[in-house]
Amino acid sequence: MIKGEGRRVRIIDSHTGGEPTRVVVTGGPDLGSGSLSDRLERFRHEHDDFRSAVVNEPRGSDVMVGALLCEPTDPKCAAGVIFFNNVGYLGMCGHGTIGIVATLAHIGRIGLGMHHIETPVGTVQAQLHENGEVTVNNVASYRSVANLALNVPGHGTVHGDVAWGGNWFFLVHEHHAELTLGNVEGLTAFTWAIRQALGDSGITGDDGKEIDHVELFGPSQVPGVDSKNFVLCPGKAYDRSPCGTGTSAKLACLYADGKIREGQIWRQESIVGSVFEGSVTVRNGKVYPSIKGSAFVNAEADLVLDPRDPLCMGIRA
Ligand code: PYC
Repeated sequence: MIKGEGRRVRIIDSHTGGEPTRVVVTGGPDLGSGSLSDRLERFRHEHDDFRSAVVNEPRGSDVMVGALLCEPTDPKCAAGVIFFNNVGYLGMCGHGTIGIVATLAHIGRIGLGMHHIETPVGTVQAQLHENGEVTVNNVASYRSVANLALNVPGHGTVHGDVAWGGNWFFLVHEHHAELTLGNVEGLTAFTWAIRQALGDSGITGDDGKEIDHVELFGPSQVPGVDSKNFVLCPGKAYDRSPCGTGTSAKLACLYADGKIREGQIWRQESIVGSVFEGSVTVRNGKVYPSIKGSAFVNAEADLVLDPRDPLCMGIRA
């Protein structure tokens, strides 16, 4: 290729507990003005090929989560962000917000302390600590259905909670699956069957939206850690981190069951062994989870979108 040809997209990659975040710093589509949820719809309907170009193969992979930096509507926010993945868009993303904060600090756009970040589902706060850890104060989270009995073809009846943590989750505590990396194929097949059964049974979040994340829980073998999880994301990849929005949904369920108090620390391990620390505060009867974790920047690059490349905009199913 002749140097200089093709559109350039400046990206910074990081991982949060093993789960990657690819932040688009410049070169993204012009989504105009309006709320972040309006701009997300414009992204979805007019620029979905850009999503696929950034996160899908051959530049990305199924596990990659993208984050488009946007001008916030509220000037008190350090940034606005729209998260996306291999199949679509996310309302909020906990590991991704930790990745955004590490990235903004890496390029000198923010320093230590508290920052506001605007997302399509509301503004979240994120605190960058001196040791590089980040605490995300998430949107209000809640359980909409407790202990739902779901018939999962090939697996029998599975009981779980439906809860919101910035995305919709089905949380399963009782199952026979072994939560180990060696069993990822089995865990993916089981959780995908649950996801399909939810869809086939017409079970949604209480806003009518699809429940597109499924979480399995089990005991952790690590001293001081309360639980281990496996989280299936919308595009059938599993979350390498303990999942910020998934841990938020879990904390909302624990609080509703009286299993944690306000301020009590809950340590959630992921399937790869990374850990988030979570707790809740309650304001005006609503439960607000906080999630603490670390992200590490591991690449800075320009993506080149060469119009002569037949797979320039990524491989899409
Ligand atoms: O950390 O909230 C999260 C998340 C959602 C999907 C992947 N990670």
